[in-house]
Amino acid sequence: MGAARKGCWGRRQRALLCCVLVAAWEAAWGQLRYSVPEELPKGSFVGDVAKDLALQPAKLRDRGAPDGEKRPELVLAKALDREEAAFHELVLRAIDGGEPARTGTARIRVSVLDANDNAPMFSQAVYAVHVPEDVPVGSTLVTLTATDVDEGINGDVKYSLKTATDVASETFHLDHETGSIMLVRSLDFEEDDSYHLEAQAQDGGGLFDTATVSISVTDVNDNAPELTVSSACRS
Ligand SMILES: [Ca+2]
Ligand SMILES: [Ca+2]
Ligand SMILES: [Ca+2]
Ligand SMILES: [Ca+2]
Repeated sequence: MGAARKGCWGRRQRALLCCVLVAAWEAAWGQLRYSVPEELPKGSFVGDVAKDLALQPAKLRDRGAPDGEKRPELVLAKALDREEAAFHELVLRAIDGGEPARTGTARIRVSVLDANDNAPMFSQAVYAVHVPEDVPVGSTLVTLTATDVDEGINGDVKYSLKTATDVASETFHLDHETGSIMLVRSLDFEEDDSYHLEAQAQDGGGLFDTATVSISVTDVNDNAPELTVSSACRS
């Protein structure tokens, strides 16, 4: 459900959960578990603590909760950020109305579900590499790296070439999974001494980043004496 809101909220400050509870204690020790999508707005309902702890509403009484709040509900005081904290542990204290008053505690564990609220980020805006023209076909020239801090498919990065000339597309192969760029056709400095590609890293939710790849081909002496000699020997 969070994917639809991707990018609508910026990064949040530390998220806090606010628990308003003053209740009669009905022997309801234990642990409650709730799951909340990150980026759910402030004020969103998380859980009906009284119901989930099987407290009896008739015996709940106000022990000083703000604004006369008597219903022990868990609501968000701020949107949660899973990348900051994937879960929160709360300790709920309850007190009964007896004399002397008895108190008890229960633990509430809130798991934060991922939303795709982060785009992949390349480690560099520009990858500049220099390769000699005689580098063997099959060589890996450079490996692009983009990270995405989201979870699962939201953080699953795939690489692709966004713009490249036909010649460049036939000369280089970008591995969609690893980001490595492999040479698939021999280079020739005298024919083409540089290539500029635009690469894209996209996550499973459609967010992406782009980077420029600049490949400079350096000259190797094609007229090296040994080549001239061997050529002469064959002819
Ligand atoms: Ca987040
Ligand atoms: Ca996220
Ligand atoms: Ca993502
Ligand atoms: Ca040359």
